[in-house]
Amino acid sequence: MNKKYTLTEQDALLVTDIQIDFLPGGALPIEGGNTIIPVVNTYIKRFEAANSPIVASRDWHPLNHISFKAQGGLWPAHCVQGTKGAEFSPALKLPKNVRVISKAADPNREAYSAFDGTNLDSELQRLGVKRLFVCGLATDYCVVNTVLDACDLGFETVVLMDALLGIDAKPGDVDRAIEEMLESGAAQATDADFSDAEEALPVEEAEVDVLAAKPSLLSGAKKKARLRPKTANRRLKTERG
Ligand code: VGL
Ligand code: ZN
Repeated sequence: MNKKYTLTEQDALLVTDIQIDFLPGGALPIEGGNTIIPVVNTYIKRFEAANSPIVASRDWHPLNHISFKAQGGLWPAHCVQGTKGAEFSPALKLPKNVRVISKAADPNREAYSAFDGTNLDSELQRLGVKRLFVCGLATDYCVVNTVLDACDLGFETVVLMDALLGIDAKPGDVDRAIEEMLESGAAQATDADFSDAEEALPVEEAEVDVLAAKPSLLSGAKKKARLRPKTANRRLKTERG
């Protein structure tokens, strides 16, 4: 097992556009969109446990947005400001201190990237974020444009491949978007690439106490586990249920 990522406060999670209108039953539904939500929730818990900032973007259009068919655009009306369809999925477990970024609110401009016309860059700078992990919807529109901007802006950018889905209006769009992100310098990862998962789990509190008396028995992994706050372990355990 090769764990690549240990989270710190210089890492942030960006949850892209997991809104009711982009999910089955919504105005611009992405097939199977709900299936990524449990995975996204796992990432949210992991970033919360590491005190890493969590940002959620939302498509936030005025009723007369230029991207809507009635205005000659590509899409049916979706994610209209203040409507039910623009709300985050109720299945998404965003933390109370989530930072919400609203995008594409200008009626006369399409803006797929969460950086386009928002304060996301300055907000991440202010928080001291160096590395940005991106998940959500839709791979071939908002996600790819956000990831390309993040790379250009100098963030080390990691695409969370198990928590993404696209529209694929033209078959191959999603594959091309992924290729483009990787060619632009983004890395790809899945849940198994995070070091704060199972190493932290096996050592029970009592066991740690016994082992602490005989430090020579401690393996590297167990030492690491002992250093982690107990609450972080507990959270990860209940998540596995
Ligand atoms: C998006 C299509 C239309 C997106 C937004 O967030 O990926 N896709 N508007
Ligand atoms: Zn839109």
